[in-house]
Amino acid sequence: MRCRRCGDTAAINMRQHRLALCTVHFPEWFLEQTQRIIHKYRMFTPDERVLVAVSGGKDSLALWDVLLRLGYRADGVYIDLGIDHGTGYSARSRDKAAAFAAQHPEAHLTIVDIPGLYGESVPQVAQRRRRPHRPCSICGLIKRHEMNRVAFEGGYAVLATGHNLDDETATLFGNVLHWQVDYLRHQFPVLPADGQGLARKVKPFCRFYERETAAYTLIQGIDYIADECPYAGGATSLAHKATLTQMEHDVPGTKMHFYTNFLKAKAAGLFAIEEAGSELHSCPQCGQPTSAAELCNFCRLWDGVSTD
Ligand code: Q46
Ligand code: ZN
Ligand code: ZN
Repeated sequence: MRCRRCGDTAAINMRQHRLALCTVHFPEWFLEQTQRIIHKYRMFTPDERVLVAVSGGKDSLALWDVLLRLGYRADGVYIDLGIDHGTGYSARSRDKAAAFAAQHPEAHLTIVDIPGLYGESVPQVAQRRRRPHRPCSICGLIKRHEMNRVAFEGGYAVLATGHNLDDETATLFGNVLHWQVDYLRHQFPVLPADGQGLARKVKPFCRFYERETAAYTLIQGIDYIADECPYAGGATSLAHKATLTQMEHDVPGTKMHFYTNFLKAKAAGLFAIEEAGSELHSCPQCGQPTSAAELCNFCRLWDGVSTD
């Protein structure tokens, strides 16, 4: 297989694009495509400061790398959840994020130490809330809250995550199977700020297959944590990913069409967001918008926990 641009040996063949590229021209294409998506969905401009949610994994570090190479003012935030589970997961992923930041003095990495700040790690909160084996909803709540807080306090215009096409299609598949209309309404490459303290959220890698982001990190020599979080991959989401991967194998481009046609249907008005009621108010403790009666769900998590 030869590179379409120079005729050298290709490093990757993307069947769904009918495009093979070498180690020089694949990263070039990858940057062009990211820029195209940022532009197409009006994610952010070169003047705006971007906060990248960095997990230490390949997608988020690749995203940070690409945004810096494209000349954006991109900083990172790493949330240390205090997950050990015999694997040292948080400590090792934090090291990867910090090592990447150390190589890029033009960018700043904010590290949020959850156990240090709030007195408990995510597994400890989950244990106390009697969900020791399923901490993900609590973890998601904590991550969203803290990323928003750092974005707001740091004056960032936008929060960027490294979700790729495989992530987006697995989520879409699950949401469609269960007709989670509310989730479908909010699944999009860009979600506007709400004007009450929630940052704009963007997913510049939403059109890349996971193997493309993996190839990019490999070619650029980006060191990342290959292990997933020990709590990752509930049986259902793994089953959804496996089903989609089988379909993609049978018909290349299935995932891409599933996702892009969903976006087109949304643009045509499917699942249009209803006029938002203004039932949100500011949490009296942290100030973030919430629909809860008093304290927001995040602040209620820590009731009774002392950090002294
Ligand atoms: S970090 Fe947190 Fe994920 Fe681990 S505990 Fe679940 S939500 S799986 S992306
Ligand atoms: Zn080439
Ligand atoms: Zn709160």
